[in-house]
Amino acid sequence: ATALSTAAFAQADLSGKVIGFSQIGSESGWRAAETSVTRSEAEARGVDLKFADAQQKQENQIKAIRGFIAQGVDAILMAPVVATGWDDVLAEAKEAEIPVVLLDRGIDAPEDLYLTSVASDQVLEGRVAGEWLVNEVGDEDCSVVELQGTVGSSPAINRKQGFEEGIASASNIKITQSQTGDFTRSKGKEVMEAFLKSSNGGADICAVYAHNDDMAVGAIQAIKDAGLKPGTDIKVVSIDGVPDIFTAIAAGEANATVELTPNMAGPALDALAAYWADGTEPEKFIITESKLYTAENDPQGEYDRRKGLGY
Ligand code: GYE
Repeated sequence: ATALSTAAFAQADLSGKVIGFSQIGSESGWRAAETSVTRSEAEARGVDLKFADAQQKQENQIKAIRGFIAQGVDAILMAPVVATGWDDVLAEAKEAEIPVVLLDRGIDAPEDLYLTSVASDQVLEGRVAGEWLVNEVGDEDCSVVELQGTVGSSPAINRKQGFEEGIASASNIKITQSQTGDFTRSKGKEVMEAFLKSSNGGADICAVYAHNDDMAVGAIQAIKDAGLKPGTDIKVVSIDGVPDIFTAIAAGEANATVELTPNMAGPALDALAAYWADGTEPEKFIITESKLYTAENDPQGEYDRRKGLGY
């Protein structure tokens, strides 16, 4: 089985269960894939899924969760936009005895406020990207520009830390500029344009590290617009493994990505099913895989495989 495929065994029947899903928004291709996979994983188990899109705003998520509590849902799935500020609303869910499962991002809150968290090891993702670059450049000097994710979100904090750890052993590699591109393609492009301007038209930049593929795709466009070759003049490494980055890798315009499965809901619903069946307490952190892909891993085939799965 691959990280993207759904479980091959019979899924628990959760018909009759009503589950609220507080989604962040639709900032990236990965996020859109997660939304559609969550809907189909819920449907496959007979769950009545109530979907709320927060348009990137924590206040909207808090409102949605309070709404779910008022409706008396059986459980809540939430992808927390930022890491802090959840204690009160999660305490309200706990008081109402509604289990909450975190999807894809972590929070700084007491662990008894949620049942489990299904996410990748985001520090590891950054480290894998950094170690790839260390291998790639050897002992050449390399100035890296970094496109960070949403300010205050766990993937932005952890992917920054992990990458810094990954390059720590290489004194020839330095991060020279680092700014948020909010996980979006358009901001990634905009911020990359500014980086290029302040780096001798891009001549001083050796690589761009983007906290997600969408920002990398935006940066690739900015590099092309500046008359440089992405993937060659400026190396591109990012995280997610969305179809578009495989197209870019196949074209030689991106170099590496670290895959993040969009199927967080499958393990989350399985954990809830076991919990409801006999009170089984899931592991507090259910960690998904982080696999590196480069041009050597059949990027066209990876693109086709994702498209075939409805990504
Ligand atoms: O990598 C990015 C998205 O929360 C880990 O959020 C997730 C990140 C994902 O917008 O593309």
